[in-house]
Amino acid sequence: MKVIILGIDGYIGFPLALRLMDNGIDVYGADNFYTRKRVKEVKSKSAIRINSMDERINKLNNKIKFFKGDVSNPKFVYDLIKDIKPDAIVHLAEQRSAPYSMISLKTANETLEKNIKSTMNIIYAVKDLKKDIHIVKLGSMGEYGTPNIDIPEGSFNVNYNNRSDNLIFPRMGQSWYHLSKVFDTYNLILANKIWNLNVSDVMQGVVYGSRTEEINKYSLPTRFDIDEVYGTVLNRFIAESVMDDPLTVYGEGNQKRTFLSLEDSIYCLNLILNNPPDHEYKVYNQFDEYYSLNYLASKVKEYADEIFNKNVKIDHLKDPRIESENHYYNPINENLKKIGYKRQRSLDDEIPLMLNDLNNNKKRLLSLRNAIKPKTLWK
Ligand code: USQ
Repeated sequence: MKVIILGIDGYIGFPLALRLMDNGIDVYGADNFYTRKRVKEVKSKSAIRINSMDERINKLNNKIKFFKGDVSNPKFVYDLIKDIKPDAIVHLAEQRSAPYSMISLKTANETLEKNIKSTMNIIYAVKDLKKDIHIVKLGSMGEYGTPNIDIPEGSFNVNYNNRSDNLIFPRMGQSWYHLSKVFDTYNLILANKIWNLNVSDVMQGVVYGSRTEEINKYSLPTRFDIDEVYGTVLNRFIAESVMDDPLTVYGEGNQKRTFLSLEDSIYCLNLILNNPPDHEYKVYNQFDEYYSLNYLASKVKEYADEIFNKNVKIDHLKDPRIESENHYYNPINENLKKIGYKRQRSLDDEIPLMLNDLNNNKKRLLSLRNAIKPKTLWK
């Protein structure tokens, strides 16, 4: 099998490339190093040192073929797909930060334009060049928002005025970033309807962790962001506890979100690649569990206090985002289980590992302290 990973330099892209390579798949990757550049702009960097793409590929004996380019450029995408004619494309090459999308009109437009364009470029190249390519697209559980009813996988049965239909479940993303993914969803549904493209749309929860089997095997780490723009909540709590800073819970902390470990994310993407849809548009709600932010903070405190003999403080900051701080939450994730998903790594497995990894990088971490405090406000 030949797979192109768009966004191969990222947190998920690189460990996915290692896994697929080890599974005997021909891996091709593209990236424009957008995340490295943007993280530098907020005066941060990966808390764990990562190698350059050249170093990574050298260490892997050139088993992965890399192409530098921007997926929002239609010619780049068309030429890449034309040259390689892959069996599958995993699209991870979108602007991935909700806070970044909320900084200004410029960053909102940049997020919407780049993200929507990149998915459209893939859709058109695939329909023109090789319609049976499996498009695996990274969406977000945040597309759904926090409705006061259960969240199904993509669509649900509705009865209204004595008639019924199976309709796309309402999407109520709470940032321009999440809404860019909502547009992608609609665009992929239409592409499937018109041209029967094979689409797996992956609604992924928040990913945490610093390791996978292959990161250990090759000693090639993936990036680990902890700044207020690109760092996600659990990875940030780990960093804060190692720096002896209070954990930054936004608002009351009763917000619930879905989570999965990096190892589980890679495992799920591999399962999805091995189960291509038959000219369908298929949705996977990709997560292991859902937790409240207060629960996560208490878990990090529990382990950091025990392992390093600390007394970690938990702060409740005024929420910089506009989001419900107390809400019902019950998302369903049956489709991955149907193709064989079982949890690989739990919160209790990963928190101690992350604490140790960041503690080994404490000096580097302390140099990033100014990037931690939330500055990006929704309004
Ligand atoms: N939060 C805190 N403290 C922090 C950082 C965040 O309490 O220091 C809170 C936020 O207010 C929010 C929750 O934690 O309620 C999650 O925030 P996050 O920054 O970890 O995640 P989010 O902005 O939702 O986005 C991340 C990824 C995105 C992915 C998404 C999956 O950046 O690419 O799509 O997680 S999901 O959350 O399911 O939409």
